[in-house]
Amino acid sequence: KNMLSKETMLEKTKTHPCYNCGAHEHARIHLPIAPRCNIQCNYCVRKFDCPNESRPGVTTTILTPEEAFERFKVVKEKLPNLSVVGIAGPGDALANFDETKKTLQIIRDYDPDITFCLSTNGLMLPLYAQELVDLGVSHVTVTVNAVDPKIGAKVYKYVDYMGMHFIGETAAAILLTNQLNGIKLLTSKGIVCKINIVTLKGINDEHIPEVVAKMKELDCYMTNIMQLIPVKGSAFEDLPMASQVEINKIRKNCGETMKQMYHCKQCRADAIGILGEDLSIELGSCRGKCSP
Ligand code: CLF
Ligand code: SF4
Repeated sequence: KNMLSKETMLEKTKTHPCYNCGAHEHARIHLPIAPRCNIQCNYCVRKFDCPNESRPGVTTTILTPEEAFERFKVVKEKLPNLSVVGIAGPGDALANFDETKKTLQIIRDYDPDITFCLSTNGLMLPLYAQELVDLGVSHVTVTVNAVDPKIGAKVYKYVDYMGMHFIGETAAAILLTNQLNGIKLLTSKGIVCKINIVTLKGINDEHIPEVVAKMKELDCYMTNIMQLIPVKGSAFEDLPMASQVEINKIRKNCGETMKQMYHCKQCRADAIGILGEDLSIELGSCRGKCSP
């Protein structure tokens, strides 16, 4: 009953601050209801926020769907420019599907207009794509770091899927197959898809144009080529960071293939406000109290 038409989904992009840099006066709230993950990226340490979408910072406090709804109501009261509810971890939105579904359902019953956005590694997308459409989700971000399992095998330590544990190229191939099929399902139903790509020097940096070309073929809306922020304790803690200049060069080159995001702030999984501003201390989450 909450399903949106393709036109409405695209229309909502006009007030989405991530998908449209002209919508910077609009705010988003991330509701941190998704603690678990089903894969292991080599740049991630689980006690931080999922770096596929969020800057690894201090640990985000997890909310239940009911607590998330309470936070949403408080913030909506205070921020008349709030246009987007996002689920961005701190783990993977679809590895916590019951919580994601419940949160979105309660909020939709209260607010028929707010835009629903989520980010995922894409492993469970083929299973849940239709449910996301039914829930009224209009914007989905999938992190795709490689479209070649040989490269993917260097990025992912393992994939847990259907009760089994996979490693190496098999793991990367399962993840990739589900990402590609899942994204195709989403775009065919009109969901506006953004692809995050983490730039990993010496691993996928030269492969990024191929990833972007494949995403264009799947009718994605844009790609967000991001800088790796190395996390202490992760397998990639010593990987050299691509500079902002190098990243912008890759973006410019890929911009000939499809629309690029230049204004990502690599937010926290509980960020609140307009991009780059974070009102989460004032408006609800307790990050002032918990330090790593
Ligand atoms: Fe959040 Fe992501 Fe939706 Fe935006 S963030 S789930 S698409 S509402 Fe935006 Fe933040 Fe960059 Fe993400 S600036 S990290 S791209
Ligand atoms: Fe970490 Fe996110 Fe990768 Fe999961 S998908 S391992 S939370 S970076």
